[in-house]
Amino acid sequence: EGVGPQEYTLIKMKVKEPFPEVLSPLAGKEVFLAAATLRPETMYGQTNCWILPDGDYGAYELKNGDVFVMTDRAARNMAFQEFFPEFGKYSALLTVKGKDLIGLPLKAPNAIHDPIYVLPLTTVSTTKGTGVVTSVPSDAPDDYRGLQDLKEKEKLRNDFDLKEEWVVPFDPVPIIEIADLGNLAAVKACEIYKVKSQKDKEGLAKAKEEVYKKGFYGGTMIIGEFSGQSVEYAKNRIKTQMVESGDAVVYNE
Ligand code: A2H
Repeated sequence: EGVGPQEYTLIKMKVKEPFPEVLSPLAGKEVFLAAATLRPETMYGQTNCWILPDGDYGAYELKNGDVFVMTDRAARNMAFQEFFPEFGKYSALLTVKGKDLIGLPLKAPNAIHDPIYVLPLTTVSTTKGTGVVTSVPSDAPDDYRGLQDLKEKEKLRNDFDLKEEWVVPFDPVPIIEIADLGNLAAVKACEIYKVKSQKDKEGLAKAKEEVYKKGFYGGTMIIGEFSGQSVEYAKNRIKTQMVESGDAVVYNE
């Protein structure tokens, strides 16, 4: 954990209707899985959404009528950032386990793939961000390895009752070009360090270091309005656009 507040962009991943039984009390409302990211410029490459299967989540109605699905901890923080009608107050319309959300189809802003699905990842933390993570396997080694595990390991898919169609068709999308690593940097870095499982903490740490080190100054957008511009240039502009269009909100913790 860093020192001082961390700002995240919360990406509003819209739950498509009809809702499943567990969410049926929310029928007629605009319901979003709220995914915390530090990389709003990568949203073109979303292939799925991660939740912690054993995690506890709630659905919270904001003062603008949107319903956000996230951890209680995130809702409490948001209550002190003027998202709810009364400062410091919030309550859940309903609570669910992460497992209950698996397989929900989502419309994710800026994503090429539509719909994308909620899938399980055991390394999601419920004490960081919202406990909901959007997956960009082109540029995040954790996301790439999580998705590959589900593609390659039938037993894992069966353990969580996943349908192949939620997983198999979703290829990483080239969105950023990085010198030496190409346009699927996370895939390349996982190859270089022979990362074969989401449990390989050491390998993933090396892959992430490689991608971030080379990507920080050297990344160029190859998709969207800022194609041809540096990632550094595009990041805040895309964040601002997403907030202004209502596809994202800024959240601190
Ligand atoms: B980032 P930091 Cl393309 N549990 O978004 C596990 N991981 C979480 C999380 C949680 N509860 N909440 C957020 N995250 C992930 C995109 C991305 C991210 C890319 C590349 C790097 C990257 C797509 N996933 O993060 O510990 C989210 O993944 C590099 C650090 O607060 C979020 O941004 O620094 C990042 O970790 C926040 O991690």
